[in-house]
Amino acid sequence: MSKKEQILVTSALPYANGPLHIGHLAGAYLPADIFTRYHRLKGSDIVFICGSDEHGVAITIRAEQDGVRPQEIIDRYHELNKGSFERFGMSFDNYSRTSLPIHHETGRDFFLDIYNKGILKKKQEKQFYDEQAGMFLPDRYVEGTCPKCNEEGARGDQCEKCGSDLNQTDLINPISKVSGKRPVLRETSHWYFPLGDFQDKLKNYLDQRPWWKENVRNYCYGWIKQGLQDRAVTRDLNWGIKVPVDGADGKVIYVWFEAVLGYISSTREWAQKIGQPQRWKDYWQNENCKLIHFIGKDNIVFHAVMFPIFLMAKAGYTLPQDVPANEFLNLEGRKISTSRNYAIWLEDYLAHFPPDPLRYCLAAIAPETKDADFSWKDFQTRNNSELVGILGNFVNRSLTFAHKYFDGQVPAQGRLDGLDKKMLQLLAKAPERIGACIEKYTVRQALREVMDVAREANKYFNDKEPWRSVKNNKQECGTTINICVQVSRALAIFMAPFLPHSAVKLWHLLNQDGDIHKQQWASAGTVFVADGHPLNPPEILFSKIEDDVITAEIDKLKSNSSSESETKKTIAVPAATDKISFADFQKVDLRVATILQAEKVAKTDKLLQLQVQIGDEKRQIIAGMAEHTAPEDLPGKTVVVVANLKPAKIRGLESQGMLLAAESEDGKLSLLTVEKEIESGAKIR
Ligand code: B3M
Ligand code: ZN
Repeated sequence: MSKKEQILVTSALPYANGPLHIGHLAGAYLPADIFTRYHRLKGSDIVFICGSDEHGVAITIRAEQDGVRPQEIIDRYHELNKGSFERFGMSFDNYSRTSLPIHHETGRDFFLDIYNKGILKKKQEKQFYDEQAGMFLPDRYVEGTCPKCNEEGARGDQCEKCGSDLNQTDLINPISKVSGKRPVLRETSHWYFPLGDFQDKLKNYLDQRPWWKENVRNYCYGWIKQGLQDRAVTRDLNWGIKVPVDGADGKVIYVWFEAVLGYISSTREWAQKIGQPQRWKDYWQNENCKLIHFIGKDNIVFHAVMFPIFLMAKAGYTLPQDVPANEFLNLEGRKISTSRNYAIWLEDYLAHFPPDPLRYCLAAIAPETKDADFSWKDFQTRNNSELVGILGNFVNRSLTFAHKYFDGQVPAQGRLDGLDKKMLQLLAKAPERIGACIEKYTVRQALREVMDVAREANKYFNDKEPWRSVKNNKQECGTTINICVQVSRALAIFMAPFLPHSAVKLWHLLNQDGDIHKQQWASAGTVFVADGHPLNPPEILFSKIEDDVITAEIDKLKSNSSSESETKKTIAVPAATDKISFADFQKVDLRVATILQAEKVAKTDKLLQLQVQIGDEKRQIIAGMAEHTAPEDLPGKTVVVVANLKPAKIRGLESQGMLLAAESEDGKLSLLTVEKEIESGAKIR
């Protein structure tokens, strides 16, 4: 028997410093789960590995924010995320955590081996030191202006805006995130890995993998073109894996050097759990094993440049066969931001919806070659029009027919006509077509192929008109429904990698033996349910999602992120250069006003023409609010105006005052008002 194809699949280890959101799922997790579930159905010898990344400043900063120890943070979020993944249907063979001894042991062994080979170089260097906090500042503890794109708030290791990898000492106006003070530069020593010494080996390695996604290849060759630099693999931190050599007090192994080794330690733990402690070597020390890392694009350098080099330096380890990095997922047209609570959190989603509709939507829009956008309306449409309207509808009417007219049994398959043969031929080709897409990591296309089978099946059902043949040619009707049952069985297998929970339900409706997730992929469309086989009573596979449910989610997203921005994220008020006197302030005549009328100014996008009442006066004010509020919502509103501004002409219209509005960080304007009912004209003090 030909040796089974051995594959080890990993998904990026999520930091155990916060909950999971849909952006995580779309990038490194769902595509990996679909790929793995498919390969299990293909009979591959495949292991799916993940776990929590529990070291590094991402953890310690969260602990400081919450005023607790790092251990409390990782315990909280390791359990939360592990449970969320399970409920979402992630089928890891092992979900470990890098705080475990087995990982510390793996990290230490790797570091020592490379250290003892004399590969690492110890260097004195200047690093930012926070005199008030009495600590050196690792990457994310320093923020400043990005030297490449001038974005403020760039982190010491990476600029989120332009994606540049930075050295903290490059930052303009650096500020310590611990004390808020400007840090000083102090001498410290760290061990460096000379990535440049492996540059030619890495280039050969990449040249031998022409099948890699273009975005990944271009990124890696870009790094090589710039010349690989020495990279510090230790940090001045007391949270992480202690550096196991003399003279390294207060230092830990750099989180990115050891986190990727978390894939190995998680596999070792898996091997122990299944009672075959050496089994991990079948994957990690076997050049025939395909090692595939599913990640988001921000992790490419660590998985496609640094990790292969570390493995080459260690020697005797399998090198990654592929690193199919995905782009990012945006939400309602904006970047997902955990700091601004602008995200759809997986736990929150699962509290309101079943997992499969989200799996379906995220697979359908997967950011495989460019950033993608999730919207609640699109989610509802895909659920209602595709899952309910196409897939669920076909299965339900087929099985309902079998129950209503054939005693709930699979009717005999009689003579086949052209339509019958065409449907069965399409079915027989489908496993290959869908499988080929999954094997190229194009889950979007793969899912389209699955849904095309369901579309063709609906067309077959309509063309065959069983509602007519049941009256005048029962045997022909029986053949039609028999074929519909065969299609349903095949669809259960095709669905399994994408919609694992619904596939189980459909397998039950078809009254099939065994675990759907242990079936043969190739049997879909070639193995048939026997004539006369009893079916279970039909049930709805997918439920419609109503408009009000989606509206509630959209409103929740808006209020969460705005309330978060108000409470947690205030805009730093630039230190006023010239203070004003109270007398100066009193010159501004602020009044309460009531809006009487509002309409858009013709041929402009931003301007509204308002008629307002200020005491016994009526005034016209032209306000740049049209992009932030609908004119029809304004009449009757109480607002605050500057009443003693000199009149001005705006687009030919006289404006006799100014409305006051607050501008949020993302440029949205919201009108100032007063908390209690008060007459217009009242003075603001
Ligand atoms: N913990 C996740 C991130 O960068 C990081 C991945 C580690 S994979 C070894 O968001
Ligand atoms: Zn930048």
